Order: sequence, then C-alpha cells, then structure tokens
Amino acid sequence: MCPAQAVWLFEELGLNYEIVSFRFDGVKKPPFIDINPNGRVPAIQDPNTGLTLWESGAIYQYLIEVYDTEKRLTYESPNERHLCNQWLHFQVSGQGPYYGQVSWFSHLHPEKIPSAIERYANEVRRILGVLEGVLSKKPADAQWLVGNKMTFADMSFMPWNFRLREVLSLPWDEIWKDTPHVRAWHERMVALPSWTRCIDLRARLMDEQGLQWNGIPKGIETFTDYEKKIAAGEDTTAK
Ligand SMILES: N[C@@H](CCC(=O)N[C@@H](CS)C(=O)NCC(=O)O)C(=O)O
Repeated sequence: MCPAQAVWLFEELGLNYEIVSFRFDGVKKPPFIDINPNGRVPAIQDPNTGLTLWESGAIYQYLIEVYDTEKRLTYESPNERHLCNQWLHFQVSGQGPYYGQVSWFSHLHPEKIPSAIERYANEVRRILGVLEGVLSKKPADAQWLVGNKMTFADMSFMPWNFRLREVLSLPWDEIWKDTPHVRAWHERMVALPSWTRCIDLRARLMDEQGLQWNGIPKGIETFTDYEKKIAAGEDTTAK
C-alpha cells in the first residue's frame, strides 16, 4: 500500500487530517522510526484515541472500524466484513509486494535483470486475472469485490493499479487488454471526487519537494546515486 491509500480513505470518510510529508531520506531514521520501527510509510497518529499505527492494512481496518460509523464502506454482517478483510489481506500480501518488486526491478535496481522483471510482471498480470475472474461474475450493476457497493476492499487496490502505466511501462489499453471488468471497476473509482482530491494533493506535495514520479529528487539520475548521497550525508534537495 502507499500513503495515497490512507489519504483517500480520510477523504472518502470526510475526516479531518493533517499530513506530515517527508522525503525518502527521512524514512529510516528518527523521528519517523520512533513512530514506525519498520521505517516505512504510511503510519498514523490518532489524537482522538492516542493510537499510533503502521502497516496500511491495519490502518485501513482501524479507520473503518472506528470512523465508518454508518458502514458506508463496509457492512454490518460479519461474513461480508470478513470477505472485505480477505481482499484487504490479498492486496497487502499479493498486490503490494509484487507491484513493488516489478517497479523496483524495472526502475530502481542498479542492474537490468530481465528474468526478475518478467517474474514480477507476470505476477501483476496474474493478480489482475484473479480480480477479473471475480468481477466478471458479478451482476452488471454491482461489480464490486464484496456485495453490491464499493468497500474499503475495492479501495485498497486502487493506488497501485493507478500506477500500472509506470509500473509496467505500458499504455493503458495494453494493460487492460485482457481485464475489461478490472478496467471498468478501476475507472469507476478514478472518477470519484475523493480520489481526485487525493491525487492532486500527492502531486502538489511531490512538486513542493522537487520529486520525480518515482520519488527520486529532480537532478538525481538513479536510485543508487540517491542512496549514495543519503549515505554520504549530502544535501539531496532538488536544485
Ligand atoms: N507493508 C507495508 C508496506 C509499506 C511500504 O512499502 N511503503 C513504501 C512506500 S509506498 C516505503 O515506505 N518505502 C520506503 C522504504 O522501502 O524504505 C504497508 O502496507 O504499509
């Protein structure tokens, strides 16, 4: 998962929130590792309950349980709630890591290893195929993962799918070639005003911090160069 996911849920639930945004340089050191010892984003701190939480799946379950009081993005019934959780776990353990690895080997790894790119790109296609199989069997007016409405389970897949063009270095028509139901599902979510607000916010923060689409500051060519500059304590602020 990525921070956009948490922000989208805040937006969709209409919650008040404040973003503390920082660059990759800060993710593995204090003050952030005092919040998340695993040094990864997102993490949240809830002043209403005093809870600090990391791991996006846990954050999703918490926000839904505590703040979706009208059950707009979940269900009352335990069976349906557990089905939502099942898809969330699949997103966290299946989609996130594989999309992350194909991005890493395609765009950030210092050597080109075609077999690694191929393996993870195939996994991405397999995951899209799993989603296609399920969505294509749902009634035409209720093509959501659980029941007949969008839930946090559907939402959890969006941020990574939204990056597929960069992840696979392919045009959208090519990406969705074999998965028309996934495409329609994805495009229904992309059209939501809450998603637009979330993406505009992300673009503004990236721009303010001088970052390229892949998170590397402008003016630095590769992730390896970026890591070397961080290790050497150099100023990596975009010039
Ligand atoms: N399992 C974690 C994964 C989070 C994750 O990988 N976040 C990335 C950004 S999208 C990160 O913090 N990367 C920094 C790093 O790898 O050091 C979750 O779902 O929250």
